[in-house]
This record gives sequence, structure tokens and C-alpha cells, in this order.
Amino acid sequence: MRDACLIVVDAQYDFMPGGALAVPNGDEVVPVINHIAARFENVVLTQDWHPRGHASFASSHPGKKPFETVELSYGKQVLWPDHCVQGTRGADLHADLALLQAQLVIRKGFHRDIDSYSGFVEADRRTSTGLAGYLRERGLKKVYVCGLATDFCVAWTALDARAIGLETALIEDASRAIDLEGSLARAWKDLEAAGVRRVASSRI
Ligand code: VGL
Ligand code: ZN
Repeated sequence: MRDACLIVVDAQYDFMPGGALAVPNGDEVVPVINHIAARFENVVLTQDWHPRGHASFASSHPGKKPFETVELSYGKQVLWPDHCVQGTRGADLHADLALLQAQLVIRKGFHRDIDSYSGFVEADRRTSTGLAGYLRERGLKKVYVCGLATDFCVAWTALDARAIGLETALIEDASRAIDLEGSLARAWKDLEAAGVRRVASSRI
């Protein structure tokens, strides 16, 4: 596909079984992503890339535990176990990803005080990653989003793609969810309301 881009979100060891923030069956997305990637000339990856002591880590908030929430300057933040710390193996992209044609890796969440689920705009909803400009300059008007986790980084990336007018699909079986207190159902409701298409990898 010439005018479409595959966006592979956070396919990193810390989100795989055994990782610091393991997504159930997260490793199952890797062969599915490799299979569909063959159809795309344009592939972008995102990489969660936090400094030690990041504001999204429960360990940075005395008395708080993972999966509790806290108010940060930009609003409510879910607190996570330390994960995807810059330079650690957990932050590495899965070695079995076969995406030689991918030309861009967007690192996100590297400002100590701002999280970033989305590959486009950080959680303060102001700081841009540059991905929108990249897609625009490349003439890519259609995106297929997949990876980890469906209900956080994949959903936010797909919603932001729609918000800038891109035709957007989320590849359901090339993604897996954390599903924290109904977050997956909520994400699908928001995605459908925004006009993000829900597709199966077999239809690509
Ligand atoms: C993610 C929680 C924290 C994700 C990243 O990739 O969905 N979730 N950081
Ligand atoms: Zn993170």
C-alpha cells in the first residue's frame, strides 16, 4: 500500500510476558505484525522511552502503588510499575519484529514530568512528537495502528490520528490489551465514536 502507513506501537519487552508491565499474550502480536507488514511500504514504530524516576511510575510517588492514579499538572495519570526505562532491555523492541523497511522510530514519554500514550501528542496534549508532520510530508493519509496495549497507547495513537483527519484503522488481532477496570470497553467506545475502523489482519 503506497499511501498508507503501518504504525506499530510499543512492541517492547516490558510489555511482553515476563516484562515489567506485561500485557497478557502480548508476544502473540509479533508474528501477526510481521505477516501484515509485508503489505506496507511505510512502517513507523513507537517506543515507550522513560527516564528513571518518570512521573508515570508509582515508585516516583511515595505511598502510591502501581495502577492507582494521581493528579499531575495535565490531569489524571495512571501509575505504572517502572517500565521501558531508557537503555534497559525492557525498553528494547522485540528482536523478532521483521520490519526492515521501517524508517522511523518515535520515542515517547522521555520528558520526566509528562507521560505519552499517544505516538502523536504527549499527555499534556500540547507537546508534539513530530509524527503528524512526518506523515503529512510523506503524503500518507491513511494509517493502520497495532501493537501494545490496545486500550492505552494503541487507542490514544489511533484517536490522535483520527483527530488530525487521517483515515484510521486499528488492527484488533495485531494488538493486545491491559484491560484495567473496563479500559478496553471504554477504548473501543471512544474509537468507534471517533470513526476509527476496527479491522482484522486477514482483511489487510
Ligand atoms: C503503555 C502504559 C504505560 C502502552 C505505555 O504502551 O500501552 N501503557 N506506558
Ligand atoms: Zn509508559
